[in-house]
Amino acid sequence: MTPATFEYDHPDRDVAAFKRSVATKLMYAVGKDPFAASQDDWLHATALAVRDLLVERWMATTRASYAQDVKRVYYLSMEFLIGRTFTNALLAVDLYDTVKAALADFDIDVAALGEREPDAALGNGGLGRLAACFLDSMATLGVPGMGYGIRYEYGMFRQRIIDGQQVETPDYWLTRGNPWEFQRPEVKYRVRFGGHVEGRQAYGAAKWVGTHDVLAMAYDTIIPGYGTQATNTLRLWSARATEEIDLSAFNRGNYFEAVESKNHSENVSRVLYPDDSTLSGKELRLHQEYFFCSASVQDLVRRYLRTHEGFGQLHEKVSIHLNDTHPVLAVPELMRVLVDEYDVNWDEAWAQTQKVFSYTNHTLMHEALETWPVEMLGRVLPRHLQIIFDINARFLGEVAAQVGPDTDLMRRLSLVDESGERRVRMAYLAVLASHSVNGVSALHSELMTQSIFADFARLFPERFNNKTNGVTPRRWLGQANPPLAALLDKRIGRGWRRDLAQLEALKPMADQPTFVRAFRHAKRENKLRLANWIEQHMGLVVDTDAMFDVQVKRIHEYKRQLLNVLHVITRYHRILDDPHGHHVPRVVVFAGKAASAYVTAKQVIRLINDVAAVINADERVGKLLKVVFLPNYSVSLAEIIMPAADLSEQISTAGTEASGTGNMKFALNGALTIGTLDGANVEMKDAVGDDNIFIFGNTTPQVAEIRAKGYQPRSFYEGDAELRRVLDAIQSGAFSPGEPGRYQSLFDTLVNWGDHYLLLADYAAYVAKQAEVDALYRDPEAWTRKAILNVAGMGVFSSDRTIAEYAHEIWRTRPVMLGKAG
Ligand code: B1H
Repeated sequence: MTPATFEYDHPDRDVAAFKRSVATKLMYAVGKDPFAASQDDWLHATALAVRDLLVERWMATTRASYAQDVKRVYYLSMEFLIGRTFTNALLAVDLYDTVKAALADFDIDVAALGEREPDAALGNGGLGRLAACFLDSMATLGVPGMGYGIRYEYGMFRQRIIDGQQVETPDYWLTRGNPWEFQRPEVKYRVRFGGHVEGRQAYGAAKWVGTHDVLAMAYDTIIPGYGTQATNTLRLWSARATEEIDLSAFNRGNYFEAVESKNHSENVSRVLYPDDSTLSGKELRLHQEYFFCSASVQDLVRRYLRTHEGFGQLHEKVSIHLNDTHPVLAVPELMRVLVDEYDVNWDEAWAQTQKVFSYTNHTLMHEALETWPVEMLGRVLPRHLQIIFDINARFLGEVAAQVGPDTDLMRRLSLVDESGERRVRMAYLAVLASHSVNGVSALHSELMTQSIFADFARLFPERFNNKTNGVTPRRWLGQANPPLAALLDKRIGRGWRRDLAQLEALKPMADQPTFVRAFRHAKRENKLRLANWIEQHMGLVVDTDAMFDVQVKRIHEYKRQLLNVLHVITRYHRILDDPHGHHVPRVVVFAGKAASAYVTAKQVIRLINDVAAVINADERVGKLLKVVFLPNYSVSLAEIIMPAADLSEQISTAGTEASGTGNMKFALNGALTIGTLDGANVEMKDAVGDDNIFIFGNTTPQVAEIRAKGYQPRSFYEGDAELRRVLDAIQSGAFSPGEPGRYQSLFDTLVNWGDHYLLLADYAAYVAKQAEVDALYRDPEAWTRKAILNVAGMGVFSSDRTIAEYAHEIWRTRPVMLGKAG
C-alpha cells in the first residue's frame, strides 16, 4: 500500500483567498465584526475556513468509495482520544504557512490560536489514543474506514492538584461549540432497552416488545489523511429523547417530571467513564455500550443495503473491528438485526457475523476483563441475552461433538461464568464471534494465548495473531516537535512523515559531530519549552541542563510510579549523605490521572506531591534534584512533554503492560528508555539495539516463578538497608509531617500485604540501572549518539505500519483510489 505523494501544487495555497475566507466565516458564521472578535472567535472562524477545504476532499473520498464499492472498515471504540484538531488539520493539508501568513495580516498568531483549542478528550489513555492514531493512519493510507463511538458531552475529567491531592472537575469541552463536527439531525436511530421477548424459539426469529427507547443522533467529524486527498469519517452518537418532553406528565402539570425523563434518556452520552484498565461495571455503562453498538450496526446495515441485495455479500463489503470488548454487543445486535428484522436464518447470520468481526484485546488484567451479570443483561437487553445463550449452546454442542464430554472444559469455555453470580464473559463472546483476535505487542499476544484465551487458542489457533501498536508520526513528531522535525527535513527530507522507516537514514549521522550538535540543540529548545510551561503553570524553576527524567501515563499500581518514587527518595538520601558528591542533576517529571474511585492510585499522586514539596524546598539539594507532578495530563500536554524528555520511564511489572504507546512516542523524540521487558519495550529493544536502551528487572517467567515460590517482599525490606531507609521514611511521615500515618497503607501494600507488582523485588536492579543512566548522561556526546539511534530505530512503530498490517491481514481491504488534487 504505497501512499500517493503530496500534492504540492495545491490550489488552495493562496494567502489572499484564505484571508477572505476567514473574514467571511467570522462575519457570517460566527457573527462577529473583526474589530470586536475575540481570539476564540478567530479560532472558530479559521477552523471553519479550514474545514471547508476538508469538505471537498471528504466528498470526493465518499463518492469514490461508493463508486468503487470498496470494503469498508468500521472501527468501533468507546474511546477516541483525539486531542486538538486545528494544527493537525493545517499540517495534514500542508496549509500551515498559508494560514499563518493570512492570520498575521489580521495580527493574529496562528500558534497562539491553536493553543486555545480545547482537547477532545473522549478517552482515558492508551486505548483511546491508539484509536485516534489509527484514524489518522487509515485516512493517510486511504483505507476506507469509519470510526464509530460516543459523543460524550463531558470527556475525561480535568485534574486539579489541591494540597497535593487529585481533585476531579468536569470537562465540558463543548462550551464554545465544536467547529469540526457536522450535526446530522436526519441520521437518527431508535435504540431500545428493556421490555420482553415474544415468540421465542431457539435459533429463530423473535419479537422484542415493550421497550423504552432512546434516539442516537449522528455527529460527523472529518479525519484528513496526511498528504493525500483521502479523508475518513469519525461518526459519534449523541443520545436524544424520543420525544422532547413526556406530554402526559406535562399535561398533569408536572413540568419537572416531563423534563426529567428527557434528561434521563440523554444521560446515556453524558460522560466518559474515567476507568483505565479497570472496570466499574455500572448499569449506565452497559447502556452506553449497547447504545453506540446498536446505532452503529443499524447505520452500517442501512449503508450496505443501499447498494446491495440480501446479506450474502456482507463480509465482502463490511469489516467490523472491536476495540477491546467494550463494543462486543455489536455481535448479538448484528445477529438480532439479521435474524429478527431481515429473516436471515441463524446459521447464515452466524457465518456472516464471524467473517465480519475482528477483535483486539488490550489487557490481560483480570480487573479489566468485562463480564456482565446475567440478571442485568436480561433486564436491559432480554433479546440479546437469548441470542448470547443460543450462541453459547451451539458452540458448546459443537465442542462436545468434537472432543467428547468434558464438563471441566465446558465450564471453562462457556460464555457464562457459573462460578458465583452468573455472568457473561464478554471477551469469550468476542473471541467466538471473530475470525481474528489480536494482541497489541509480541509479548502480550503470546501471553494472551497462554493465559486468558488458552482454551480458545487450542480450539482455534488460526484466529490468534499479533499486531504491535504504533503511533502517528504526524502528531508525535511533525506537530509536537518542530525543532527536530525541521532538522530531519533538512537532513533526510520530508518523506518520513508518510514512511517512518526512512528514519533509518539517521544511523550514520549519529557519528557526525555537526548532526549531534544540531540534535542536542533541538532537544534543548524542547526542554526550554517544557521548563517555561512548568514555571508559568507551577511557579517552579527547573534547570534545563539537568536530565529530564519523565514518567507520564495513567496512574496504576502495575505501572509502578511508586517504584520511581522509591528511586527518587533513594537519590535524595544519597545527596543528603554526600552533598558534595558527583551527582547527576535530575528533574523528575510525573503526570497522569487516577480513576476517581482508585484509592491507592490517588495515594500515589499525593505521595509524589508530598515528596516533591519536601525535596524541592530542601536547600541542601538545590539543583541536584527537583520533582514535579504536572496537573491534568492530556494529549496537548503530552505534545509538550514527549519532545523534552531525556529519559523515558517504562517500568511496569513484566507481563502486565499490554504494549504501551508512550514508550514509542518518547523514543521517537529522542529519549532513552529505562524499562522492563514488558509490552512493546521488548520490541523496542530489538529495534534500537541492546546497547541503546536500559533494561532491568525480573522477566515475565521470573515474575511467575517468584510468585509461585511464595514471594516474600519483607525479605527485601529487611535485607536491603537503603531500601528500608526509603520505606521507613515514607512510613514514618518524613514526607507528611503534619500527618505521619498518611502513608501507612501504602507501606503495608509493599511490605506486609504481598507487594503484588513486585516493586521490592525489582528495586535493587532498578536503582543500579539508574546509576548506569547517570554515568552515560555525564558524557553528552555518547548520550546523544544513543538518542539519535533511538529515533533512527523507531520506523517500525509508526501506526501506518500497524494499520497496513490490519488492512492486509485482518480486514483484507484495498485503498480507495482517488484522483489528484486540483
Ligand atoms: C488498555 C485498557 C482499558 N488496556 C478498560 N485496557 C477501560 C480497559 O474504560 N475501561 O473500562 C479502558 C481502557 N486500556 C491499554 O491499551 C493498555 O494498558 C496499553 O498497554 C496499550 O498500549 C493500550 C493500547 O493498546
